[in-house]
Amino acid sequence: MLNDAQLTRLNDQIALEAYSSRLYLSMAFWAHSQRLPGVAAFFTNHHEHEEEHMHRLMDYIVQTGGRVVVGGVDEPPQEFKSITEAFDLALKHEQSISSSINALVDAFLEEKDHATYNFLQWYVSEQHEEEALFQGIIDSIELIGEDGRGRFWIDKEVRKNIGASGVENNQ
Ligand code: OFO
Repeated sequence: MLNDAQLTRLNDQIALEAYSSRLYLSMAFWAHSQRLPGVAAFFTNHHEHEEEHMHRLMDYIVQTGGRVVVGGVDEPPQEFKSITEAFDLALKHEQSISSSINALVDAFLEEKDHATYNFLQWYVSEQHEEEALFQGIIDSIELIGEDGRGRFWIDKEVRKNIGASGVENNQ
């Protein structure tokens, strides 16, 4: 059973996952507005992943008999100067999520809540994969170059990363 402070921490993480979901949804519709269907499909898929991250936490809280808080979500940015800017922002965002997951893991380990510590290990691996995925895409964008026809090839390249784990891509 989770105490109130522990529940607050996990509910705060739910709020972050909800924001991640909206951020990638916003990026997807920005990409549609730029006629970049591959980038749009990638971010739509990533938005769905974030919903899954959020629900996984919700399910865990319910299993422990705790109360899930469904809060509001801040509006994410709507416009991006370039594909590079969107992916740079996505990577920075994932790095900040990794920090918050690490802080959660530290807290539950310190409290000797091994069940929650163990549950959170899935997020540790997931963050590692997501950072590698976004970094790999940023590297490809840099290699292709975003000018002229580059946007066409980048769009195709990004689509190939749908459902990929950054870890296998970077080996
Ligand atoms: Fe992008 O991993 Fe959840 O937030």
